[in-house]
Formats: sequence, C-alpha cells, structure tokens
Amino acid sequence: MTSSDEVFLARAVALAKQFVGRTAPNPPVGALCVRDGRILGEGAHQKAGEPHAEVNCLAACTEDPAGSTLYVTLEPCSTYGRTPPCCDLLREKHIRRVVIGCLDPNPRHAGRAVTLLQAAGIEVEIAPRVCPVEAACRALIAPFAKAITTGLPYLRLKLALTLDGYIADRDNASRWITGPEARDYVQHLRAKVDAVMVGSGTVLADAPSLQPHLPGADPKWRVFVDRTTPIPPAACDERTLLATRDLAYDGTDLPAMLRALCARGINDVLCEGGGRLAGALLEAGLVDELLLFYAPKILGDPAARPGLAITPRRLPEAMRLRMVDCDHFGNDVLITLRANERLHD
Ligand code: AOF
Ligand code: ZN
Repeated sequence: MTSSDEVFLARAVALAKQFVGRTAPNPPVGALCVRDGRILGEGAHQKAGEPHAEVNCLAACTEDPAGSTLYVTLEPCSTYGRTPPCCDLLREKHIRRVVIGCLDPNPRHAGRAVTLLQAAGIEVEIAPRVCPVEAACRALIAPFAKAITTGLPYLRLKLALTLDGYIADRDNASRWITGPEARDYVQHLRAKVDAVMVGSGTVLADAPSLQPHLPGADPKWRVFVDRTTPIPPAACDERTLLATRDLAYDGTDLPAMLRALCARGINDVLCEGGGRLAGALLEAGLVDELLLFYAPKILGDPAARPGLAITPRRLPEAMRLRMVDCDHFGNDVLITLRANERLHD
C-alpha cells in the first residue's frame, strides 16, 4: 500500500459513509476507479437489492476502466446474492489491480475474492491491520460483521445522565438533561442506525418520536420493549415494532428478541433507555458500545431514576468498561465505551 493508495481508499470510505444507516441488511461500501492518478469513476452501495459499490463505480466511469485500479472498502463479492458477483464484473472490465479495505465476514465470500481475482491475473492488495484506513473500513462494517457472524445486531446504548448517573428525577422528568448541542448530535446517531429501541416506561413517560429530525433522513424502525407495561396503540405507527407482539419477546429472553430483530434485517440498534432495559442489556452482555452523555447537573436524590440499573456490586466485581473516545458538546460530555472486553488493572 502506497500513501496514494491510502488516500484513494480513504475516499472510498467517504463514499460509503454517505449511505450508513440506509443499506441494511447489507453493509455500506464505497469504491472508486483510478488510472494514472486520475479518478475515472466513483460509486457506493446505496440500498440492499440495488447494485453494489463496484457496479455503481464502474457504471459511473467516464472512460473505459480497463487497466485501472479499483479501490473498494470491502472485499468484492464472489457469489450470486440479490445481485451478480462483483468479481466477475472486475474481470470483464479488465481491471488491473484491486485494493481492498477489509475482507468480507460473510461466510459466502470470506476471502474467496482474493484467489478468484488473482487467478484471473488481477493484482490484489488488502489494507494491512496497522493502517488507519483499514480500521475505518472495518468500522464501517462493524454492525454487518456482528450480525452476519452471530445473528445478533450491533447494539449501541445511548443515555443522557446527570453527573451522579440519573436519567430522570423522582417525578420522572427527563427532558432537558443535556443541552441542545448534545441533543442535535443524537439526531445524527439515530440517522446512522437501522432501529431505535426504548423500554415501555420511556415510551409512556416521554412519548418519544425517536426519529432523526434531519433533512433527508430515512424513517427508522422504532422498537418498544413492552415487558412491564402495555403500549397504547396511539404511540405506535407502521414503523413501530412491539417486542411482545412482533419479536416474540417473553419478557426474559433479550437475546432471542434481538435475534428476531436481526432476522428482520436490522443490523444496527440504538437503545435509548430507560435504565432498567439498559441495565438488563448490559448484564446480559448484549451491548457493544455505550454512548454516555453526562450533563454537569447533580440531583443527589436516591429516588431519582438511575440510568444503569444493574444488580448492586462491590468494587472488585464492578462492571468494567473500556473508554474509546471522549468528546464534548456544549456543556455536556460524551464518553464512548466498550463493554464485553477483558480488562486488567
Ligand atoms: C460487494 N459490494 O457494495 C456490497 C457487498 O444480495 P446481494 O447481492 O446484495 O449481496 C449481499 C452481500 O454482498 C452482503 O451480505 C455482503 O457480503 C456483500 N456486500 N459486496 O462486493 C457491495 N454491499
Ligand atoms: Zn458485489
């Protein structure tokens, strides 16, 4: 990989990013075709069932792409799915070299493209693990990778908390914990995922729309986990999934409920509370990423609603997380953490 390879692959990542949150159950993928340092065409996978990134890229080429290098964030597919194999197209178009961001975790492909393309005389290069653009390519497909290999969706847990860890006061008032900058950012988080999920308590307390209020954003699935309280029909619409009705949720088996979501083609879920659902998901080891917004407010009231309601523990048994990012929005802090990783002191 030369430094110009890295630059072009980073461009492919940017192309893919435009369609994050729109391609499920497929991953977002970006591709571009380059010859003699000149971009001949670019493309992205826009929607499941529609052409793959490579197909859109080659169709967009302003001249014959023969002899060019194709940069693609994900290994080109090698079998028929809803669309024909991209490997065949690359051979037909006489592509000289293919630079791949990361291999496809889908067992139907899983590295087969490398031998197939090489057998056709095409030079193949895979971004090495140490390369930042490789990490970006892998991050793009993290939800798809989890879903295709485990049958469970990638789960992000987002909460807005006071400094002392409450998501609502004792009257259940939860509006305006965080400021407008943090709330705006949540709109972007919603736009990136396939479904937004909350517990029934949150539905009844807030009647949240949970939709990304952004121009051009697609409506998302709203998943209501109605274990304790029934949800009034007025709170539902055609994009609502009720866990007990639509996902065969029995009130205990959260993994089965999440598998039912995945079976519907939902790879990426954003859970926005409440505290009991958040705690149950965490204790069941189902959370991949925590996004905790802390507002500089303190309630100091044990009767307020805790954001992370897990069974009480002593320090040696504390649930431990790994911080991967820390940012701030206005007066609020966002801490991004990973659960389910072995940590040592
Ligand atoms: C690519 N380029 O842009 C994408 C790929 O049903 P299909 O034909 O759309 O195939 C879906 C599978 O193709 C999907 O599970 C994943 O393995 C791969 N996605 N591959 O070459 C693309 N989106
Ligand atoms: Zn393909």
